[in-house]
Amino acid sequence: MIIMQKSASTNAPRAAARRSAAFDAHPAVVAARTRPPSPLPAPMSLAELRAIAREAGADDVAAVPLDHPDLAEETPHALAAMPAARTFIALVLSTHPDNIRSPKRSVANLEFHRTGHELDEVARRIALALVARGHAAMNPAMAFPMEMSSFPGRTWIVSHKRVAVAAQLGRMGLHRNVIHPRFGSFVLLGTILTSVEIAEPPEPLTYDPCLDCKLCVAACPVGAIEPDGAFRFSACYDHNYREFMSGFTDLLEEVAASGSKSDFRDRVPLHEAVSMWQSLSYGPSYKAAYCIAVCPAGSDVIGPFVARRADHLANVVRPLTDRVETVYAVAGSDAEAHVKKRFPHKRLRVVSSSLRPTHARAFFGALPLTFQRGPARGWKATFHFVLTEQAVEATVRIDDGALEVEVGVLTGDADVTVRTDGALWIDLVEKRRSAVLAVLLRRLSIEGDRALLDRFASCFPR
Ligand code: B12
Ligand code: SF4
Repeated sequence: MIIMQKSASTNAPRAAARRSAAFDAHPAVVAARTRPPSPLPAPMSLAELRAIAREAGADDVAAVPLDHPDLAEETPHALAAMPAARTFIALVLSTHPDNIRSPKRSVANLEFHRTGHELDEVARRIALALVARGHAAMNPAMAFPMEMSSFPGRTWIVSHKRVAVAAQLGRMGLHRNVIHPRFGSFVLLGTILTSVEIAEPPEPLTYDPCLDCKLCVAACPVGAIEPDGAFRFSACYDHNYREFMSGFTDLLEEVAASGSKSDFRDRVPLHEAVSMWQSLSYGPSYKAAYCIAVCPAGSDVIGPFVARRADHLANVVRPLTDRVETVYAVAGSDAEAHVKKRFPHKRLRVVSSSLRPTHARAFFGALPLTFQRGPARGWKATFHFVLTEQAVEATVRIDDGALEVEVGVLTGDADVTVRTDGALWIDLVEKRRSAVLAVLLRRLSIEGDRALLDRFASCFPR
């Protein structure tokens, strides 16, 4: 053994010299060394970037440096995707409003998919044009594919909305989509990460294109947009995204749980099964997007709304709100209450929550996304969680419809303190194990008013 090591170390310099000589003689290395060194790429003017983007097919473009203060949360994600990135280039492609507005939602879905694919192509063309000028550039997807290994956490590489707003291409509307001053809500957004610096800062957008008309609030079948601008993430995700990630896994679970063919048919109506087939074959179908469809903002769009508001309501808003359709909501959620109250003519279908944390830390991250204001109104309490093994401490405060989550600290006086191990807590939340048994086995301890824990659960229905 010792002899072999000695002989290997004696031969090592000779082997390295051979490898170096072979590298120097390699035809590609010889050719690269004979080419004159390329000059360091210079910063680009906004005018040149605009010309490249127009040529590639973009409807609007702007740029912001990676260290823009409003994008501090985005920068590490961008650098993880491309360490050489220095600039975000924000892109806009407009969609065709009449398609997005149609009560025939297959038409709207085709428009979203076609424009989305086109946007990815445009972004790639711009990235390649930048590379041809000596810069590094990459284009993350406008939507999918995403980094699904991070699901149910953040799966997207860059938040196009944040970049577009920082680049002054639009402002966040009441419906939490970016409204472009010209195309309004009828846009999809893209971002290119690049090493090139753009000489000029973005030109400021001097007004908010959102009219605060609240048509998006009125049109959303699950009440995902609150009049005060709060966005009920789970309402939108459970209904609009029924045929995306979680709805698909629900379908698989229904298959596994079905005792027979007829049992499966009872669980999953035929129209849902074929609709899922269509989503898998032709791209996932959104169930609504009515907030975008009814939005009258944007100088290209607003004319008819200003001239005859009643026509807009009759021709665009009412056909969507009157639509008889299946609406998906979790039992006990604000969305369920909303459908029953506002849209009794729609078919309510109760589903389980789409956001299922797999780790204690993710549980606390998901709380703001699944929080229901309705059951949280009229009472207040502070909860302390001490979850061992996955080592998470957290304080959760519910106060008359408002939620505050602090991860990593126990603050204030707790009305209830829960102690258990993280993996067991996830199993209890998912109802895979019995809380009574866990208490008896001393694996779960609850100090304080246990009834408050039931109230806590009602704010995050599953
Ligand atoms: C996550 C996501 C969603 C989520 C959350 C929507 C939202 N309001 O942010 C869901 C699944 C509900 C969704 C729905 C839709 N989306 Co979407 N979505 C995204 C995605 C991947 C990231 C959004 C983002 O930046 N979030 C972070 C911050 C900036 O957003 P926020 O509004 O402040 O945060 C809210 C939520 O995101 C959520 N949240 C915050 N942090 C986290 C972390 C995690 C892990 C999760 C799960 C959620 C979450 O909580 C906040 C308040 O509710 C982008 C694509 C991309 N790569 O950027 C498209 C994007 C935002 N979606 C888009 C569209 C078109 C839609 C739909 C219209 C789809 C449709 N055809 O029906 C609906 C509209 C719903 C609505 N009113 O917002 C467009 C918007 C274009 C525009 N004009 O702004 C984008 C930019 C795609 C694109 N390339 O154009 N979407
Ligand atoms: S529908 Fe009205 S309130 Fe909603 S985002 Fe558009 S302009 Fe703003």
